[in-house]
Amino acid sequence: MEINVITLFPDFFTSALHASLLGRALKKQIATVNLINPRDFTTDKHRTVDDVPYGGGVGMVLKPEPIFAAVESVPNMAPREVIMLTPQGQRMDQNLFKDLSTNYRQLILICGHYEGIDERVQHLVTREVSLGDFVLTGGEIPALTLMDGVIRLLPGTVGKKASLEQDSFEDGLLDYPHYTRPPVFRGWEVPEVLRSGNHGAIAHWRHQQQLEATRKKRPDLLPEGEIDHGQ
Ligand code: 4G0
Repeated sequence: MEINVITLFPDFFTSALHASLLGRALKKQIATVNLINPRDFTTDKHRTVDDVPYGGGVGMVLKPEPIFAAVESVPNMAPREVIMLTPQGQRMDQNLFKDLSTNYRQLILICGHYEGIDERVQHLVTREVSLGDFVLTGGEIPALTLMDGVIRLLPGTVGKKASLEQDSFEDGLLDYPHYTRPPVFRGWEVPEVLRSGNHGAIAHWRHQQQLEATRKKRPDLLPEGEIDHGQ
């Protein structure tokens, strides 16, 4: 998959993209990321990317020309999606990551800034996506979040396919508790069942723990039929 990020702050991405699992995936060419700065597509002496809003008001608005030029500098590789990160977008979730990772060859992520982007940029956009119901200084953190979520689903990024299947959310439930050695730490014991070697009992215990954690912390994730109001 090819991911192109349109951003006034390309440096923001460099260390995150080199670290950890993401860095390894890019090195293995599971995905390629191009950072594209609209400022490089300006034609005036001051390399202007923003201007005052028509109709007045505070703050600046990103001009359409540098963003169109940046997006149009990317050779089209269908199927592709042009995604703008804004607070008005569809909330990102695991289903979106799965859709993007399986159905597209190319993504273009447009990171907005300031008070907003000229509305005519919408003519480039096929989807608006949001990280959540809050406002940030720019779309860079939402874009990085989306890239992390999508790239880790591409074949070869995460070691075992099984490890993805075990993900929290893969079955719509929260994760079960994990333990490693030592068997007793500061008096807190690893649950006996996990050391029993009884794989059936372990699978049952983990599923019960998932249901219990989901009921307690995120009951909204449970389908109506599975809501157990407990005691
Ligand atoms: C475009 C995304 C970009 C418009 C971007 C702000 C939060 C998110 C930006 C605006 C962002 C998110 C209209 C405020 C940049 N903040 N929740 N800031 N407006 O995903």
